[in-house]
Amino acid sequence: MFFQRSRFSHTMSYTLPTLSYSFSALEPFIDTKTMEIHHGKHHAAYVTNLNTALSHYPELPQKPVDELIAHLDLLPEAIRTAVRNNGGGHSNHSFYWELMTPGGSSVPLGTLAQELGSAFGGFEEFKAKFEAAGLARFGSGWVWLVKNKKGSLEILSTPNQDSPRMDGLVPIIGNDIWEHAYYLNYQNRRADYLKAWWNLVNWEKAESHFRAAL
Ligand code: MN3
Repeated sequence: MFFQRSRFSHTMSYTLPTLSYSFSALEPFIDTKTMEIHHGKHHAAYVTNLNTALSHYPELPQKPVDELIAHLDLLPEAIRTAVRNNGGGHSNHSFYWELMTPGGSSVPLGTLAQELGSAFGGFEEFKAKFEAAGLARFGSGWVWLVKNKKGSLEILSTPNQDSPRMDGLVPIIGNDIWEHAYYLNYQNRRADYLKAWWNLVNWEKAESHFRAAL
């Protein structure tokens, strides 16, 4: 499907996803006010800015955002950075909301659990390495568990709103380490936020990302 040069083209724009849980559902690990601002202001702004950038090129093919950011080289240079930042922001946040759940399994499941064990030496070892990568990122960004091009699991971090998808990698889990994700509750204690976040990870969702990447 392609964008049409018509007064209806606005109907094909990207939209802010609705959360499957309430803003207060992730308390006490992520507070209600942080969720309201993070979803309703930050994520919403990425969506608006992405639509604005693309509105200048109604002839571009319409793609799911994950696919759009995987092929930034196909975009006009004039909007490539805007799509990288705001398309990345839309993709990353959509992924992040779905990866959290109140009261899910507190440990990985199935094949993913086995693979984490063999790749990192155990779940506790994996968590420690993931937290260390999140702490080591200077400034704003994300920390990820990805499936790399060799088919193995790898921990990495990205700056700003860059996504592993931009490098052809498949995200399995990802945590937002911008200050806007934790500052109201944790201030400068990013390490505490990284530790608390394990209480929220939707391991069933992570397992489904892992299976889809096989
Ligand atoms: Mn964020």
